[in-house]
Amino acid sequence: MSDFDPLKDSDGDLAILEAKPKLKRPPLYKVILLNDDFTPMDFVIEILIDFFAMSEQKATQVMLQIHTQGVGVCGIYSKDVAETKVVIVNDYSREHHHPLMCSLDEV
Ligand code: TYC
Repeated sequence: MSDFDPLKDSDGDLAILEAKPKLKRPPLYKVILLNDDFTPMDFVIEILIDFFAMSEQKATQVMLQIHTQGVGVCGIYSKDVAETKVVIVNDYSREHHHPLMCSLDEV
């Protein structure tokens, strides 16, 4: 019989290997707004204030960035929160008959 015991170290003491924690940070998602030619600027500003807690000044700056660059980030959230914001904003825009598109992008 071999006296090798995988549970004992060379001194015969219990050998315990600490398990590596397998935790990963959950992925984050950018909620983005896309530019279009029809949604009024004031409506986009209202969305950024009401759904993304921006000041009027910040919302105006982000709206103008989207207007000139085509796309802009409204905020960064966990998957659940980002998906919910996208649905709420798109539903709200459709209710007001605007084609504004809100979407998400993995960070
Ligand atoms: N381009 C629009 C306009 O000129 C304004 C606008 C800005 C629309 C941002 C969408 O995500 C958007 N009325």
